[in-house]
Amino acid sequence: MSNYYTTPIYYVNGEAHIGHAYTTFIADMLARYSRLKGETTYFLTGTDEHGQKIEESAVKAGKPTQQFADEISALFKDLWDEFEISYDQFIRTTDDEHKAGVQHAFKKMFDKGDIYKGEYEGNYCVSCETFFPESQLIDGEFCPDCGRTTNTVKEESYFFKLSDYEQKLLDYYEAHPDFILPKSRRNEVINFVKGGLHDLSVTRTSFSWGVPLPKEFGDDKHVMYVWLDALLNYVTALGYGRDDAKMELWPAHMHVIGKDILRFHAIYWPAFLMSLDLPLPKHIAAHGWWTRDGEKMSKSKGNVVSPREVANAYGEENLRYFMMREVPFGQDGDFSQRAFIDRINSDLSNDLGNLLNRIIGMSGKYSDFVIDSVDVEKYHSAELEEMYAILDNVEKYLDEVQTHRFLEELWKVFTIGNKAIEAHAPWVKIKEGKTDEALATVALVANVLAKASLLLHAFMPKTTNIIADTLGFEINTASYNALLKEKKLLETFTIKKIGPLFPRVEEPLMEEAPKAMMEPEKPKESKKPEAVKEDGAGLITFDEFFNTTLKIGTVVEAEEVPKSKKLLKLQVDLGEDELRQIVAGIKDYYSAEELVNTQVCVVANLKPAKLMGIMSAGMLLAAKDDDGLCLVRPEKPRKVGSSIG
Ligand code: ME8
Repeated sequence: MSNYYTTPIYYVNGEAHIGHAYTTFIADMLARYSRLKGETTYFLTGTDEHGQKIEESAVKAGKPTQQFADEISALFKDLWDEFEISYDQFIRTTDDEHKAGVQHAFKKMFDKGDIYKGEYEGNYCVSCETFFPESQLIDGEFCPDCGRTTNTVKEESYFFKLSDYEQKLLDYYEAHPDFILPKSRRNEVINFVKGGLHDLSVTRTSFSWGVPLPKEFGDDKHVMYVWLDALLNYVTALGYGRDDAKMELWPAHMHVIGKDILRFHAIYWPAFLMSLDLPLPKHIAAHGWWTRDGEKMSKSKGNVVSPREVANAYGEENLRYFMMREVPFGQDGDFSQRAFIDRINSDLSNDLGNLLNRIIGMSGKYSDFVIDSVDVEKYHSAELEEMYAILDNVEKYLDEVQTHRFLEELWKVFTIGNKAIEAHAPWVKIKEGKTDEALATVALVANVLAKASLLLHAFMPKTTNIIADTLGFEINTASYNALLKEKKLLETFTIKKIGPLFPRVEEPLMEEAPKAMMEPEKPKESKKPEAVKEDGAGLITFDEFFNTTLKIGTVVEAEEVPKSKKLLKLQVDLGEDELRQIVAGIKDYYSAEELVNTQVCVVANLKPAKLMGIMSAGMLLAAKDDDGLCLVRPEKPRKVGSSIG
């Protein structure tokens, strides 16, 4: 039995954020877990580098497309390497082997009669690299998936006979109820297919950044549709069409993806595979969407969470734990520093870290860290039974990627350890001369930690290796089998003294999302500006405008906020009894010194909010475009406190 896991291949039009990291953490965890169990495992990740979107991003960046793709692909790879993501292969769709595999598949589908040439007239969304029928567009113009404007395109195209696969797909979903995970997403796919499948345009002539058709077609104005190219990575990585040796790893055990690309994986991909006479993956597991502080992450809002920044501030493994513990698989999740800090302090520092500290302390005091042939079972059979009842039943949650349930259950064993210490009070036993009994309790807890570490290893590899080293054993398949499957106990071992593994976090360690800064939110490209509507919807009244108090102020003092890359703390004279303290994210554009004694426009009736723990009572007006940000100031000096409007 082999387990082949994949992540989506990420587009090289921007750097990785925590959403990408989340998918990668889950796939990495599953692969590590499978390896620990001793199963043949293969883990693929990589980058998706073709298509109009990438071509346009390269033009914007002023770079040749291949160079642009090389650079961003390397950023993904470097990040995963820094995070020690245990991938076996990093595929790039610009690799020659991949391109040859895609051409091979195209030819095979064509020869089978599943691909034919025709003409397409439709509405294309460049961002989603997808055609949509008129009936699905919002307001006859905007993409139903991302809301951006679509373009009308008429071009000669090759089509894949997706409509032929409608019934075969429905039969497959019916026969494999756990093909789509979580199961709650299954109906959405089934309903989509039942709604009728149109044949799929699988080539493009309007741009050239893609895999060309096989030479024998003699049709060099066409390149492959990027999703056909991209999905095939899962088999070209194994040598499909050139050297089938690794194809024995196929079918994949699981494609881990985000819910945004479920349709491609659960409808198009199975149809392509059926056409190629290849078996279908066992599971398509689609997770939910991460937001930051309740808001969609976007470059224009400046609130994208960089995985590296979080890892530097809080630790990469803490981030892995948080993301996989916080959110039920399949549901949307919110990244907030408050929630993250709570998890670190309560789960990691209190529950797990303290337990480890307690036995380090006790073993040092009672036996100079040496546990020698103690009889755990004699004093703790009840606790052992309780512990195995949990450990024996926890793995099933991972079959359906229910990471939060798995971790929630696993954490219950730490409560057993803590309760055992309270109930058996080893410090009393030592005073009574019952050293064996006191050390048996220490050993029980060491075993709780050892067994839990084995199960936690795939989530927090480095941390659990440290715990194992502290308890004098190694995490590997042999210890997994011995301690978990055969239920052996550590009874003779030496504990090492180490410092706290999870220091408590008292305050946010990163800058908050720059909400309070006057960064005008770009209207979503998709939406027509509200104010132009003829019926007046979206316009505001005089009164509504004057609900906002705008005033002229003079900056009296300005200083940098320690540890913050963006924030300056200002004391602004608004003609009131006291100076106003305003924290503004403008350090990239202004130094503290140059602001002193200059005038600014201030939103003066904004609810005060804390930024990096510092109270801010107001906001500066500023304007931002591609060239940067500048403050909005009065044309001539005005009295402080003058109202604007
Ligand atoms: O779709 N929350 O690439 P992509 C959670 N190249 N996950 C997120 C996320 C968020 N806010 N943002 C991104 C593509 N993701 C195609 C895939 S596969 C054959 C081709 C994650 O760079 C999530 O896994 O847009 C999502 O499916 C993936 O990034 C999309 O990455």
